[in-house]
Formats: sequence, structure tokens, C-alpha cells
Amino acid sequence: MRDAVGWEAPTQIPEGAGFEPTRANTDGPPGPAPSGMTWIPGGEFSMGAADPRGLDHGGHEAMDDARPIHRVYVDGFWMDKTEVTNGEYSRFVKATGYVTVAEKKPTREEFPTAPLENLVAGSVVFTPPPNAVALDNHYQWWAYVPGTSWRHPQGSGSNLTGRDAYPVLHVAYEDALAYARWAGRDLPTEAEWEFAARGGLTGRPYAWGDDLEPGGRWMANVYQGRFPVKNADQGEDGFAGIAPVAQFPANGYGLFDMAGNVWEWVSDWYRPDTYATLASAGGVARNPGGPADGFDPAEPGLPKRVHRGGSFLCTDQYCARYMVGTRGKGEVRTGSNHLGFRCVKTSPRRRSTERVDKGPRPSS
Ligand SMILES: [Ca+2]
Ligand SMILES: [Ca+2]
Ligand SMILES: [Cu+2]
Repeated sequence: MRDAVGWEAPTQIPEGAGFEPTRANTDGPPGPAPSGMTWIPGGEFSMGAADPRGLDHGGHEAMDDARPIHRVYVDGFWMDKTEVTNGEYSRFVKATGYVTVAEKKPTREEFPTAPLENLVAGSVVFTPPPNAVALDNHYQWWAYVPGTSWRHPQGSGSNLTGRDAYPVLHVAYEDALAYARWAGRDLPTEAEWEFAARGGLTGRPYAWGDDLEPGGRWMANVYQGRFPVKNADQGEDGFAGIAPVAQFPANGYGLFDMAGNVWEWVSDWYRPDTYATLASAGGVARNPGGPADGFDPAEPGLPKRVHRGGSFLCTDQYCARYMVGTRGKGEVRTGSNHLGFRCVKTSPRRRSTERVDKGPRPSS
């Protein structure tokens, strides 16, 4: 792993966006760090993202679901320094015999109208077309590939040889939660994740500061080149496609890849109006755990939870969600080859992750 620093953290607070200073708790960790984890002090901060349109590399989306910027307090917690790796996930599976969603044949109950021959185990893989396409239909570059799972991340012909240090892929929400429970850990809430990702800074567009490439240096594994075209990723950041964990500098709290590489599940249900609800309640939201249910107006029938951090496929040509306050989302039973997770360890308290996800995987 690289060291945590090597760049200048900015100290100014951007004006006009609604950010107030981050006030981290000053009491230290309650004990020695669990393996692979670092202490996140918690405290009060302003959560959300300013409209990124017009910023360099801010992309073309307003991202209204990341506003209003509102005040949140989270208790301190331990957090994995990196995304959970294939090596770590395989230890869990060896110990428990756990079988992930993508390895199970979808059932007639999940897809009452699908032809039987379409009920085949698999997962969703980035499958870019050979030439440039309009960016209005993501089915042009995402495909359901039979035989794909965490063990076979690029389809049945692929395997994990030499990939122990890469993030585990193709995990549904319940697969991530099962690992966390086995490890005596939990999945972060969205507020915990964002507090941690900001690394002590206030209202910065990136986990490390103001610029996507400070001093010309790439700080995250994202995408350079024409999106989404086969072999078009120029890999200027050192990686065309996914990278092993921790190849870029850590943020101010010692966390790697809080932007890019793979998206990360958090425990909150997704609703576009979550922040509006919290903001209208006023005051400081304490340890928010998200709404009671998920609702995405774009796909009302599919319950989704929040994803955070963006991935190696993020680019301002399409999706600039490597920006730290921005939000992603995904159906709870659907993994892909750019989605993983990391764990936290917190004081026991009732969390929304106790709910069991039931629902269909989307057919394709
Ligand atoms: Ca890259
Ligand atoms: Ca990540
Ligand atoms: Cu993105």
C-alpha cells in the first residue's frame, strides 16, 4: 500500500454551497484496530454534493438526489481500509460454504413471465460495443452473462488466478451482508461512508480535495477515453479496467479507493428524496440509517439500496460519481463487475441492515 499523504489537503471551505465545517470527535479509538481496519472518529459534518455541472470533470448531471446539503452526526467506528478482496471473500466461502445470489439459478417465483431457458445463473458484466453509441441506454454496454459470479468475474471462462488482491465482484447486497456478519462486522450506513470518505475535509468535491488530478496526478482508478467503447479506456491512471485494491494514495483517514475502482454497497435504502426529508426535519440528523424502503422513480418496481464512490468506469462523459458527496443505487439482488463493498465495525445498535431483502433480480 502507498502512504496516506504526498499531496496538500486544502483548508478553505467553498462558499455558497451550504457546507459548514466538519467537526470530528476528538476521543480516540476504543481499542486496538481490528485487522485491516482504521478508526474513523465520527462527528458532525455537512453531507451531500453541490451541483457539479460547470465544475471541471463534474459531468452533465445535476445529481439532485445529493441535495439539500444537510448536517449529520455519526458516532465513531472502524472501517476497512480497502474494498473487500477476492482473497478475503474466499476465506469466508471456504469457512461457511456460502453460495452467492449470482451462483443460484433464478426461480420461477422471481420471474413468473420469463421463458424457462432464460432462468440461468449469472451476473451483469460491462460489455462495451465496438463503436461509440448514444449514452441514453445503458443496456448497450451492460449484459447479463450466464456463468458469471464472484469466482468467474468475466464469465464462465474466467477465474481468480492472480486476483486475490482485487476487489470481490458480483456480490448482491445479501452476499455483502453475509460476509460482514461472518466477520463480526457490518455494512456502513450512507452517512458513515460519506463521513469516512471526506477524510476530515469540508465540502470538497473529491475525497482528497479540489481537483480530479492534483498536480497532474491521478488519485483514483476511473476511466479515461471514449465511453463506453471496447478497448477505449486509455488507462492514464495506470489501470484500464479494475485494479488491485490500494494502488492510489489513501484519503485523510487512511482509506483507499473511496473514489473509483469499484462501487460499494451501503446499508441505506435508496430514495431520491432522502436528503430533502432529513433537511426539512431540521437540526442535525444523528446516525441516520436511511428511509424505511427503497424507491427509484426511474424503476419503481425494483427496491434499491445506495451505492457509493463510483468505479473504474466513471468518467465525466457519462457518470461523474467519483465525486465524494454523490450517490449511486442498485437493485438489491443484482451484482456486477464494478460493484463491491467494504465493512465497518460499530457499537451495537439497531440498523436498517437487519431487514432481509426479498425481491427479483432484473431479467435481461
Ligand atoms: Ca482506470
Ligand atoms: Ca471504491
Ligand atoms: Cu459512475
